[in-house]
Amino acid sequence: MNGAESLIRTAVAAGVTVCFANPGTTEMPLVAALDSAPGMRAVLALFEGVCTGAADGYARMSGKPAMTLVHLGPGLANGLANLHNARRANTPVVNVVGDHATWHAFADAPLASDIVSLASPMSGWVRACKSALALGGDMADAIAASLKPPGQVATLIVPSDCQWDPAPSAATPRVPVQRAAVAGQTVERVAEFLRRKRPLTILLGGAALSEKGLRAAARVAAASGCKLMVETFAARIERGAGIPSPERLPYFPEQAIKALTGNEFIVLAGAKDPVAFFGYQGIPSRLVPEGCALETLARPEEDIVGALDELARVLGAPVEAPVPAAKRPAVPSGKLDPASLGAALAALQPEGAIIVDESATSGGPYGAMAAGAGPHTCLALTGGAIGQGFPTATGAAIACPNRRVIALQADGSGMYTVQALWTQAREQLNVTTIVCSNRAYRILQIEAARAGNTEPGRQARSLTELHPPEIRWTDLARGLGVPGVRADTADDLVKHLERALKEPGPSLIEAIL
Ligand SMILES: Cc1ncc(C[n+]2csc(CCOP(=O)(O)OP(=O)(O)O)c2C)c(N)n1
Repeated sequence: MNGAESLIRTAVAAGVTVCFANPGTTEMPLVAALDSAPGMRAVLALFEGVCTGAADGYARMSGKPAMTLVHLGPGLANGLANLHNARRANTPVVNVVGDHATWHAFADAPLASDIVSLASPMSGWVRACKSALALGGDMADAIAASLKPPGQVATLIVPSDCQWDPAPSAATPRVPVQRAAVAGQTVERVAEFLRRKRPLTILLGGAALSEKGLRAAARVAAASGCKLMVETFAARIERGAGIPSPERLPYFPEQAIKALTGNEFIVLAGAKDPVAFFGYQGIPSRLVPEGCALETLARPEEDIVGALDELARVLGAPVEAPVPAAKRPAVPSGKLDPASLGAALAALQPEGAIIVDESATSGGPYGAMAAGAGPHTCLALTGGAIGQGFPTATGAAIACPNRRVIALQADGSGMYTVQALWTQAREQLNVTTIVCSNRAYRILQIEAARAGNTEPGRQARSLTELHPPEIRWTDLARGLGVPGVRADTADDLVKHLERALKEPGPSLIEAIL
């Protein structure tokens, strides 16, 4: 066995069985090892941002890390934006980055760079392998590091001699660290605040957005009369009829501050102290209003669901709390706009759908409309680095082959990582994409108007309009092996969506907004 085989065998033994790869010369022994060590599924992506985004989507849905395989510093650098999103989602990801042979490093060959420095800002754990003998153990450590609650990006840099030199064996998987229980005193302290019946909001994030977490939180609210809100961009949230559906903290800081005003207490359950997405002149960074006390029930890495359950218990909460009834909007007709688009999707999405939402300004109306749809899962853009939607949908579909993935994809964001469509076609993944084709960076136009620039100049307009030329999404999709159709009206969208959701494999609908 060589080092590369020991790495792959170690990964498979630890349950890491998917590798999103875009390799080069320095990874050739690892590429060869994929066939000699059974149990690993290798998936080629045509850009590293697709590898990292797919690994994020895969782990959000499976709870297990995927490995990526990328080529030296430049390959890793191409994947950094989606690693940033994975970091903000607390997703376990194991990046394996090839490097020049240790003895070739002195030569400063053209592709050489400081990979540790490139990896560090987006990784919670970084190690450069020193020898083939250590490689299996390094991989086992990387996997364990990625799974350290609440989950993080781990990057292992593997020089090519560490891959091809002999290695004795694979390493045994490390015992995973469990989430720490929240202290009884902390739960009791929060219960005390709740018993005072003063205005209090519990802000839910991370594992609190699982079905169990949402149910426990709803029981707490039913017992105490407190309000529940969910963080603005959730890595993963369960939604639909029968699942409690708290209001989402608004995106714009003025609205978020307004939504939180009037509380005497805000309690964090898996969410972070909420802050404005950007600094705006005259608006505070922190969204918790002045004079409002902030308490933490559970940090993202703690046993959030256990803490909410315990809180419900000490409050003597009812066993069941109110949940949204099954109620879908009517199938829309006529003009295609964000409201009719949202209605079409909420009306037609199948039970168990996974909604990958990178819809930016076009997805607003959809969320409320889908609260009574069949149970489903939503994955949002957590780190604000656009270009996550197509790759995340790809990874989610590999994690859950029996569920329909629906990517609600803004057009500008989609163009960053459109190559993912090719991987969806090659792997025949059940992903239905709706491109929200407003032919603009609309959010930037909104931001310009908010800043008082209501009549932007020619150049400013040219930086926020996506035409001319018109991006022909149906041609793009077809060119990458995915059938594509165009919807000009709500009726078109309904017709295309009904058909696409029945057919296996990927497809794309360009919704002209
Ligand atoms: C990696 C990265 N580059 C640039 C941006 C800045 N940015 C934020 S939104 C946006 C455009 C969004 O346009 P689109 O995806 O079409 O959605 P819309 O606003 O039109 O709904 C840009 C360029 C970003 N957030 N991330």
